[in-house]
Amino acid sequence: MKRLTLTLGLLALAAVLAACSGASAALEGTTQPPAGGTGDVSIVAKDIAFKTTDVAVKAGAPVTIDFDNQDGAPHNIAISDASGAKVFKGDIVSSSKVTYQVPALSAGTYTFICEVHPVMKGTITAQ
Ligand SMILES: [Cu+2]
Repeated sequence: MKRLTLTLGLLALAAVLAACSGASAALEGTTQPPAGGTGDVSIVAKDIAFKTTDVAVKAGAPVTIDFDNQDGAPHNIAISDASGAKVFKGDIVSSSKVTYQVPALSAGTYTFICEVHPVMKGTITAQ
């Protein structure tokens, strides 16, 4: 039983290490400029505002958003379509970077906000 516990502990450790290396790979991706038309974008939040407020993504394909919250205040990104229906809600984070996996958007204009501070707004155009 003790041996089993140790084995499970090692497996858990391995899983954590694997998760960490995956996270650092994602962070390295944020240093690259957004690739035009491929759908991957970076959005920075600082001083209770989005530093990027106009984002263009490719319609019909999942979008990866690298979100860099440089504030100690909690922020996230929630995306609504033109009718106001929420199509994506990202986890709320403070002083950290996360990568959001947004499901494919059909062509159109979307609004994104921080749900904690709804005055933080931007526009996403899927085309
Ligand atoms: Cu916020």
